[in-house]
Amino acid sequence: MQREWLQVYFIMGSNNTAQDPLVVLEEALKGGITCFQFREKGKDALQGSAKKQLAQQMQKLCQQYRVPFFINDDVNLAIEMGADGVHVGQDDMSIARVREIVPADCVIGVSATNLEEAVQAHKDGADYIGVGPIFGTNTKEDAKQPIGTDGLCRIRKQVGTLPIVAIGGIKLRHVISLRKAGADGVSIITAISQAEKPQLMANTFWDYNQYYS
Ligand code: TZP
Ligand code: MG
Repeated sequence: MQREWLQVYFIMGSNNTAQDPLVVLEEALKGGITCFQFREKGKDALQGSAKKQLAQQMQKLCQQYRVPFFINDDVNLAIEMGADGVHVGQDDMSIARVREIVPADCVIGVSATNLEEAVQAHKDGADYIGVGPIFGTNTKEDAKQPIGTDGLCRIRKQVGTLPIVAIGGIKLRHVISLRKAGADGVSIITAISQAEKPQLMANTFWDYNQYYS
């Protein structure tokens, strides 16, 4: 994988927006997101064929804009669809097992909520880690305590050059300090999915990252 994919890493499921998620995704793609993760979970989440249909429509859009398409949790769906990557949490399938069943070029991302989990994911061979929540978030019901920019800094010091994307409550104003603290990029749900102008918001996230790169 390319580290640059993590710069503006947009995540969304159908319940993260009051609009048509395909419209929001296309705006975000036009604005310059560098990666997209389909994360369909929580209240009113789509299931079965409805979930798969939305995933396929989103993947098609990402392909049009040449942006990598990742799937959260659902490793089997990721394999079936030929997703560019899969992202798993601490309670999901183990990295070793995921590695066994996905194609060799499928990126594996893992969530880490603290230093121990980050070091373990690095040892287990994750391609990148999603570190957080950095700040408070209302998006994830079972989110752990925010670790702040300091927590991110401590993790960066222990995992060498492993690609890191920061997540949780991230707004535009946080981008520079998170990049300085060692993140290769930022993962965002609400700040883009519920923006009045998702394209403009995505584009501004992109600009802030360029300033740093
Ligand atoms: N994992 C840790 S925090 C979080 C996830 C999926 C939610 C991030 O969403 P938001 O809206 O950008 O705070
Ligand atoms: Mg998960």
